[in-house]
Amino acid sequence: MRDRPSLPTSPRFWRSPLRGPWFTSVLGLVLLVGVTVLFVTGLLSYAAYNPGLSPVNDTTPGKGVLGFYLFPWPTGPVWLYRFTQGLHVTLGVTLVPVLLAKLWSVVPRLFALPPARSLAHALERISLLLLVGGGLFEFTTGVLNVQLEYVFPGSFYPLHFYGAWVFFAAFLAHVALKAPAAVRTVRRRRTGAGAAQEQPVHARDVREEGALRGAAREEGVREEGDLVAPLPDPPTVSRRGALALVGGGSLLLFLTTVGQSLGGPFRRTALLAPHGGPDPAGGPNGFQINKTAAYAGIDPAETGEDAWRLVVTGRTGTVRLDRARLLRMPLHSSSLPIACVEGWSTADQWWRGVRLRDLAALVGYDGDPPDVLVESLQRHGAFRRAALRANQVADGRSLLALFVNGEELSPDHGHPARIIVPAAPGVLNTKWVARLTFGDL
Ligand SMILES: Nc1nc2c(c(=O)[nH]1)N[C@H]1C(S)=C(S)[C@@H](COP(=O)(O)O)O[C@H]1N2
Ligand SMILES: [Mo]
Repeated sequence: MRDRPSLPTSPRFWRSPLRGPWFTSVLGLVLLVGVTVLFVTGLLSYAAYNPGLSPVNDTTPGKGVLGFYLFPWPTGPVWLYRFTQGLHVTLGVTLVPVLLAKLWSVVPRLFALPPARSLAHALERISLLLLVGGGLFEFTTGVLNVQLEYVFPGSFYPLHFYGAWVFFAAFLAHVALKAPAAVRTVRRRRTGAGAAQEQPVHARDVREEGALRGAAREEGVREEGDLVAPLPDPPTVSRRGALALVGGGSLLLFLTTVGQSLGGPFRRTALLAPHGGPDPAGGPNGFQINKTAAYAGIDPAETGEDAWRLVVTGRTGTVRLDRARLLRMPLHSSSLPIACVEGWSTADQWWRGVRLRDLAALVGYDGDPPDVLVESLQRHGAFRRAALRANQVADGRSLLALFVNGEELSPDHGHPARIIVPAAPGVLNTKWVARLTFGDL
């Protein structure tokens, strides 16, 4: 038995024969693509909330220049947010094993001495702190939000949003420094592999990494080769096997998550999705529920025919409509999904109700409707009101829905009336609507 040095600052402390530039590079290149897609879809999700429209929607006050890219979210194709946010959440969950394996593969570097060899090296190590900290933070807050739902009341959005910028800035710096070498490492391995392919993989690994390390030392560069254990334990699995293990873990997470964003039988496979799994009940109203009427504190006495009035305000004043009056307006149908920020979505449901633009016309907006502030009967909670943009009001598919799939809305889906807007995040589809205020916000 060789003695294990007691301090992790010694390279000889680290014994896994799996660590090396190839293993780290492959994982790094997967993350290069994956994290970029996560960042872009995350920014899109943020834009889809209309945060620039109204303080009601803006959960990140003071975002300043970080909001530079905001744009009016379109209303088509109707599955747009279903797709971008399904991709964001599914990919994020799928990449967890890759992230963990990548961090494991470079953990000896965390302890490397001296802490900094030069100013440039010191800066690089600081950027690594932001990279690792930011990455762990983004994945943790994201997974917790999806799994536990609003564990960060009101503060998940700013945390995840600002965290994303810190993480991605450090990520870009890291990519600029490391990606060329990672690509070279993977290429060299692929082209040089030919005949060696037949040999046991770990034997080739060890030989090749040894050569790389030797070369690196000759050049006086410690960097890449330092990942290779100088005193490796005997391998119990090849590097390829280890990668397959990571990939298998990712595949398993993918298969148990993606169903929540797909329709039909796939929904049954969404074992990891607390809200987007199999339909909660059968029947026309039997699709996912985000929050029940009881949870939102909706008093049934306020939603009955006699009590409930829709208050609509606009250029020409305020009108109060009871349900009978709404039912005498032209009713329209739209097939639209609900797509939550948590990644789950429903197949298209068949909604029926009054067009938002017809309601705008009642209070003086003929032709070109403005933005609208929607308020719910719900008294507490971040989602009791939301602002919709003029393009969303103008779309003929945007409804104040009274029916779904041929039946009255159930209490949990927003009875007596709810908003449904094409391509928008679920949070904009306010339930138990009490008041609409049209006007430029
Ligand atoms: N008043 C109110 N409306 C709301 C919410 C809420 O909490 N309160 N949740 C929103 C969110 S986050 C989603 S995803 C959808 C879900 O609609 P569903 O429960 O009918 O599927 O409702 C939206 N409308
Ligand atoms: Mo949601």
